[in-house]
Amino acid sequence: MSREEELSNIKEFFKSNVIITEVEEVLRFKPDTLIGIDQISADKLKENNIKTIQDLANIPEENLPEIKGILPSILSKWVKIAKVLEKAVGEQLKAHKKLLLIGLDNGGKSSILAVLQDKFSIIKSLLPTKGVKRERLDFFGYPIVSWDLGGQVQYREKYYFNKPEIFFTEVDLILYVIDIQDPERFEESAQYFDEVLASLEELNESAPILIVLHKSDQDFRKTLEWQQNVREVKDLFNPLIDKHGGFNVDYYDTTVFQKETIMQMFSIALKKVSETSEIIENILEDFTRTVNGKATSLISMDGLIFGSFHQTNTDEMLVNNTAIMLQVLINFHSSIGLIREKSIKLDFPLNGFTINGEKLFEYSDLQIPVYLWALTENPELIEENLDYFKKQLLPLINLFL
Ligand SMILES: Nc1nc2c(ncn2[C@@H]2O[C@H](COP(=O)(O)OP(=O)(O)OP(=O)(O)O)[C@@H](O)[C@H]2O)c(=O)[nH]1
Ligand SMILES: [Mg+2]
Repeated sequence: MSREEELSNIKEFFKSNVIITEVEEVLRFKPDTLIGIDQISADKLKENNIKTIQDLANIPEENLPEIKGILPSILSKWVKIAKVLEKAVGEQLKAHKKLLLIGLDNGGKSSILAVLQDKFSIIKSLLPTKGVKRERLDFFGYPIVSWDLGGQVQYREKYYFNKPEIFFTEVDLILYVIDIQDPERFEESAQYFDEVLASLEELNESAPILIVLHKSDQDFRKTLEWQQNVREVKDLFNPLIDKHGGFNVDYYDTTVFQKETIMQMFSIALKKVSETSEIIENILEDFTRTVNGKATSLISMDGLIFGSFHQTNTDEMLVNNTAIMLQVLINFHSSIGLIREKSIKLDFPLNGFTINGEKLFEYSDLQIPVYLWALTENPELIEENLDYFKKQLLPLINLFL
């Protein structure tokens, strides 16, 4: 569904001068943006602490408050409309995956989202997030709604745990962000993590969680202190993961100074959420064997690793890192006007192998090219088998999320 189509479903509820750009923002609008509610009535609602459409929708129909100057039958109608709207918005948002970013203030959550959108220049001027910032992202061409939960103590204590069902339900993926350079706050962060897991448990939510060891800047990552901090975090967090049980949790280190760490972190995270990633990896395994290869990866030009198959971890690292570097080079070539080559080959004659990238297709409305990278001693086998695998992979890519 296009954004226009989505909006057209709900904009009929609103006065014609109301401008809606995001479906998800409408519940925060004042009640008198709705057709049929005038400003005087809205003021009366406000006196009763009903400030938004969401507030209206929260009123139980069987227990309407008495509001002077508004007939109960009228109020009841407004509440019903607000509830219908709430449901419509909910259904539209469900078509998107919900990504939660949680962690203490100053951890780097908003910065991670900025890097993901190539908005490097705003990182310097980011202010602490006030409450929750919801944003719709084209995440490697897939629709995602990110919920960036500001980590300042007033929000942590008063906001999220009072209404956990708003924040912690129907979540598809959770990034729990820790500032790995700030050991003094590891305990506080662990406490928060404990509360988050408890809330999720209570709500029967079991989204995969990635604990992001953020600010693992290149120079710091090489130090003993970094290793020590990582150990400390794991010593604090692993017992909590055990205590709550049933959660799928992993760690990954990132830094805003190397975009690829963030892209790879998201690749890992999205693979956990994907319904087709396992099948993609099975097909890649089949392909690798057919072409007598050592490792194969399917990677989009913007860095999403859909899947990979490899015989050793070194083979995997070799193919993924080479592919990602070469893709940077290819993107540069495109930016100066060269035509994108369908096939790229890097020979290692002394080592007796070749790394070969083949453009398979473009996916999503953004037309992002996807390359199949293989590390093999017999590159000539690739071409004759490519079409067969391409046909199998394309529908899976479209359904990846
Ligand atoms: N050294 C280093 N600093 C970073 C990195 N990422 C973010 N920062 C800095 O950390 C500070 C906090 O970043 P934010 O993204 O605003 O943190 P946040 O988690 O969104 O904070 P709240 O919104 O208060 O919850 C900023 O000064 C960033 O410049 C990183 O990878 N390395
Ligand atoms: Mg923030």
